[in-house]
Amino acid sequence: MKPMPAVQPGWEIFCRVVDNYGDAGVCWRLARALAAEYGVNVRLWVDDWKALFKLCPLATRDGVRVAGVELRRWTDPFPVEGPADVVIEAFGCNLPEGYVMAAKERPPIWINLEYLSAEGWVAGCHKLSSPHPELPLVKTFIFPGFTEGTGGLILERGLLDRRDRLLRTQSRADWLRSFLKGPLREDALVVSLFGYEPFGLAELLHRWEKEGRPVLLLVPEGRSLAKVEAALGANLPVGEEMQRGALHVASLPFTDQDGYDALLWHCDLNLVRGEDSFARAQWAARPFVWNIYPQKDDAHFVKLDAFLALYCAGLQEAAADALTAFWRAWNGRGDTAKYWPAFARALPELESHAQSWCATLATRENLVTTLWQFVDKLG
Ligand code: TRH
Repeated sequence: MKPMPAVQPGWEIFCRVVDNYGDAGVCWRLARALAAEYGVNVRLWVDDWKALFKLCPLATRDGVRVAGVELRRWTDPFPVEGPADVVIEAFGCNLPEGYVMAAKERPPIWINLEYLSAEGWVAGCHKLSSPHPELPLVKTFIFPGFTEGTGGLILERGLLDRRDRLLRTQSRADWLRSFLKGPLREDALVVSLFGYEPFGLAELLHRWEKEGRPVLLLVPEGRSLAKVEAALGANLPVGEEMQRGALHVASLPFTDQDGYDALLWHCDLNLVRGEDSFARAQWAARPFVWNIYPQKDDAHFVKLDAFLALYCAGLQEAAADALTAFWRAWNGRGDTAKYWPAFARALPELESHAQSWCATLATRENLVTTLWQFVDKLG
């Protein structure tokens, strides 16, 4: 690669929050990684600061710099300040019209960062360009993904070493003791739950109440916590715990992204959702279950099945079947309580599979380098 120029080109990332935290979560993570790893001068525009503030409590005012990133409020009308050299439009969020008009005077490298998918067509569309119908501007589509020929996932430099170091230096028992009030069962299966309103959650909780092996369920505040409370017929304010048979449930405050990573790293099983927590569960190298973002007409099952087909390659048939049945039930097709025993039996195999999956993914190009190299080649 060429040496980095002394003055870095300016980058701008545009993020419109459609729902929840994933849109802002991906953009904030990417912005920080570009700034930290390539010295990129990056400005992040976000329209919903409530979402950003939740992920980054230092986002207290427009223009504040956090972790080398200038955080800006994307307001309407938009305060056009002249386009940067590189513009990332996240998830087809549509750049402000005035900004695009100004960009025609000095066309930037314009990238549309797409949603993550394991579908087969992704590699064929990665890096395709499309000219603007009227203006002398070209937009290139960057697709994150899991296979060669896609843009990869965000993998911050040194992340996996940090994970391993933390797990070497902080035992799970110590970590749990730092926030749990209730008794600690060393033999418990420790599960994190960050989902939407997963189908079959109540059935699964009732099944866990009667399990031979105790289950410790850690639930960050949010949508799934409300579902847990409804299923167990009790209030569980943040920071509180309850015991039901073999099931111990603790509700946790929402942390920053590093804190959420640590939670994933320490758990035996992670129930995740959306796009970013789904990707982070893979870097945690632990068994996980994906509560996919639901779409109209069950269109999300195409994405779910595409990922399952990739992920199950290399698993023994019984483990692949158990994983597939449980994941589909968690997303509304099947009975979670019925499929739990086979899934639980498969956990040791799923644990080593998660490690090799993570190791293989880590050898592929990651999204941060993909973007940097794409721009570097054009520059
Ligand atoms: O919140 P999500 O459901 O987000 C998104 C959006 O809904 C988006 O519109 C949709 O297109 C996309 O999903 C598929 O789930 P996600 O993507 O996992 O994002 C959650 C973010 O919240 C992620 O960056 C991790 C972070 N997080 C914390 O920082 N601390 C926490 O305590 C928890 C629980 C999560």
